Amino acid sequence: MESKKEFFLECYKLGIIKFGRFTLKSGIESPFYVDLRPLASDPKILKNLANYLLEMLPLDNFDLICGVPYAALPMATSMSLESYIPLIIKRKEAKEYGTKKMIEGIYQKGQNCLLVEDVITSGKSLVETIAEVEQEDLKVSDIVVVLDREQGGKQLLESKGFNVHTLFNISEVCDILQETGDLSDDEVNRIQDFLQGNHVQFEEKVKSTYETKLELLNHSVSIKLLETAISKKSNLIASADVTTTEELLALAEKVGPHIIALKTHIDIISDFEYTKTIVPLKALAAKHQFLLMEDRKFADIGNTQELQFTSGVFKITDWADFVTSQVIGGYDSLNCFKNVGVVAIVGMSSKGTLTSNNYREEALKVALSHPNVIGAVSQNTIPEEILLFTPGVNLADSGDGKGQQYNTPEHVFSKLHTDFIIVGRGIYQSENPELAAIEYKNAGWDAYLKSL
Ligand code: S5P
Repeated sequence: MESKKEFFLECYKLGIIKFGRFTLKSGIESPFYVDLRPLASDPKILKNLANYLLEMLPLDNFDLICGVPYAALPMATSMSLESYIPLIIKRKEAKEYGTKKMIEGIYQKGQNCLLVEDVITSGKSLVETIAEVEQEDLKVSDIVVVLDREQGGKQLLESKGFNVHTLFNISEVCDILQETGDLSDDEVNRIQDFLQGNHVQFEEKVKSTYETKLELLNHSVSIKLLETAISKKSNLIASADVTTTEELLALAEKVGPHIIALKTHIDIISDFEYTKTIVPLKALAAKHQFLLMEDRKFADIGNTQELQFTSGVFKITDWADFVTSQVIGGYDSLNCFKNVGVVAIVGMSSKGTLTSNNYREEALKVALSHPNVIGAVSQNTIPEEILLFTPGVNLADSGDGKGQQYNTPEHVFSKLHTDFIIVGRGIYQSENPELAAIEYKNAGWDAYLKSL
């Protein structure tokens, strides 16, 4: 192979680095702009690049290769072809339907995966990719990067214990181009000045503890939920989707000690009678220290919701600590829930739900601004000012054949930064609901601790 310098100049001819004034995604003005995607369009260069990258690496250490999407995907593919190390593919977003897998390809737990990145700046996308690869129980020890912009990303990853191998860095690139006359001394100085002052740091999003949230939030129901979570070491809400009073009370008695709230669909109880159903249920809630969450999912104008909340046979207002409500009726439709907390339905877990990005954004605006709202049900992260409740959690299944889509507690805590998990059939349909509740409680608590 030719020298590394000659190789760089060949790459440079493809237009991978431009000098001038460029506004970056972060809003910073940069004197250079790097885009390595053209390299993939020259097969000879791509193949050579793969070999240069492979040469730097302790290849025996790796079972798999994975590129950070998208620019590094062809690089990782060529490296795999040249080295016979199997390739896996990381998705940018989880599949909407089916398995929600983030990684495609064949791999086994515990395998060591080499990560390939085209350009490293702050290291943000690598940190995120590493977390996602590790989520699949794969190990990452080494990262190989084509070009280091020398803005702090390499140091950040090294401080986290990763070996970062870089083929080129911007200083040596400038040297080469100054030597060939492609860059003037002035331009080189300008770039050096820029690099001195532009170590970019990104905020790694961290999840707040229940204790921190307790200081942050002030609705009485939020406080009660958080205090219960802390004292029971539980973030589990059991969904009691059973259809008789007897089953409901039996389940509440069994799972009560392990949950922070029992979620009801009170209108599915076929023998509902306030005195026979609610009175003993409230007694159990007091005995085992859990709250009652009525999952009514109100979805009407304010006046009708008020009647549904206060009247009829269920008289939800008399016994529920908090209720779920759609926000489709708008801000004012939530005014009637004065004596309870409201959990706004922002995003649903079912396949084909109409809660699109756009809808969720608007729904969140209502939820965040309304004083009765304590939280949201969603399958996405939400701001810290309200609590996140996540249904669609199951340790055994990935769906129910009726559109429900499940995640594990681990996933919803690490990825969505949820506060509370809601588990229905995973508990009440289990042979031993009490043991299942303990299992979900422990899995939820471990996942919470791990996500901090
Ligand atoms: O998006 C949602 C919102 C809710 S509240 N997806 C849901 O599954 N739920 C509720 O959570 C649903 O109505 C049911 O009561 C529970 C999930 O039950 P599972 O048996 O699928 O765990």
